[in-house]
Amino acid sequence: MKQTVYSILAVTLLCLSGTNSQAQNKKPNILFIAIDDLNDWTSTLNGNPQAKTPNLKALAAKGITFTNAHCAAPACGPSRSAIMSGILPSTSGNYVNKSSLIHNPILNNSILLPEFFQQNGYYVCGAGKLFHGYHFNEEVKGRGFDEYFPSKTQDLPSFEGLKFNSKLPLGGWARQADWGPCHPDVTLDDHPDGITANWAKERLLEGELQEPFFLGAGIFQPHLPNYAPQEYFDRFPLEDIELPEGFKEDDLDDVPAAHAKMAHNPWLKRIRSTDQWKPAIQAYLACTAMVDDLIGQIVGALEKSPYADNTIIVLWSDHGFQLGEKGRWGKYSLWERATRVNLVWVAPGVTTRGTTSPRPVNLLDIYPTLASLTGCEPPKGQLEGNDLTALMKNPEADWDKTTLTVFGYKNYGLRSERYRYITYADGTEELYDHQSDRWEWENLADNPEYAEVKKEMRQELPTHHQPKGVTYIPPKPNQQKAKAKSKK
Ligand SMILES: [Ca+2]
Ligand SMILES: [Ca+2]
Repeated sequence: MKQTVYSILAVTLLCLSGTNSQAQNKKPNILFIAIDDLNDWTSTLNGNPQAKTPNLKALAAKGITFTNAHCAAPACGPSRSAIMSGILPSTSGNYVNKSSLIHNPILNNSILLPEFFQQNGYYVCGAGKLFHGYHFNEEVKGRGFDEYFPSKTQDLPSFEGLKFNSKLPLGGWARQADWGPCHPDVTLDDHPDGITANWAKERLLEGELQEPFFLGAGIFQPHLPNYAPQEYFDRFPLEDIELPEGFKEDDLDDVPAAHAKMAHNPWLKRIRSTDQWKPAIQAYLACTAMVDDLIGQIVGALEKSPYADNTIIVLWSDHGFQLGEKGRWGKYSLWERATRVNLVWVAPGVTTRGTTSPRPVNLLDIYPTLASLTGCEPPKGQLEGNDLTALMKNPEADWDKTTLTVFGYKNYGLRSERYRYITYADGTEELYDHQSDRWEWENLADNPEYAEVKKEMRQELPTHHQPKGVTYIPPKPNQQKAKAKSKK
């Protein structure tokens, strides 16, 4: 009898210890939320008090926000290629939006983030804009994904059939230069981003996902054209809209001419001449508020799901956006408003609720950090970013790193905790001190007092810019102008 009790006890203990080690070995799931063109006007980054993002703030309260996070490139395509491969644009040669990822030999031979998790036994699924379109076509068919919505040959739910009240504020001058409320019949559930979010919510709430899983949801707004249901426009009455605090009429007077060659952008001029500046800001704010609601819905679904306690959340925006600052309406520049991004992490057992880190980090760091958090061995010799787990555990930990944004051949923007250094292909420079100049109004590059700062920052730049086997021909400025003209 005694023996039987002991055997039962032993078996029970064995089972318990088995369950324990199983729980310990259980890899965490990943909820990967991408937002397109969302700049630092969000309430978590305090870029502009007009933006309302309570759900993003609530998410930040659950984990850590990196307040000095920047993109690897200030354009959708190269930024996302860098995130998904862990490789800098200056290493891969993938500098511009139209370069296809698989036609770049370096990126094509890399293990992309979804493939990495698939190879490590994860079920990999996603919806919406995670790559820049070209990953979901007949040729690539969503390489690395077990499941994609709407399909492996289409990443964004169709805009077709949505009756937008499209007035083309700039008279059809450029396809994307449009904003305004959707037709009154269109609800959030009909909006492409609502459809993407609903797919993610359903997959989480069904509770039937094979674990561990990687689930990606890519939200397209507030990328232009800025369409959202009327209720979101109502939250930002036009008469209350303020022009950006960071705008200064003569701001470009001390900036080298090279910036214009790199990022020629006449949109703000057009917007101002047609008296559309405030309506355009209103639309960006409306779409940001809509995106914020969707973030709340997706995170809320995770919390109600069986996966809540064992899922890492990472939310990122692919680059920033200038709403008039430095005379520009757009991305495609190396200034703070275009490079600074939202980067929020919730990692159970690693991050502490409601923390922020001011250390300079990059979207390139997502891949190595996810590998580290999940205990998966990263691909050898591929990743150029940093593992952020030390900062997650101690947001003020020593960190001797700077962070780099690449835009086109030999144009670099480098951010330390205090300074931004920019150098263009022709060798001209800018330097800003964020301790005293958050809007980057005063270019200190020619001030001899900062020679040492510049020298140190220059040493952090890539030394090769023309990858082997990759041909990159920088577009000539007059070709770009001709292209812009033909679109008018
Ligand atoms: Ca983008
Ligand atoms: Ca200036």
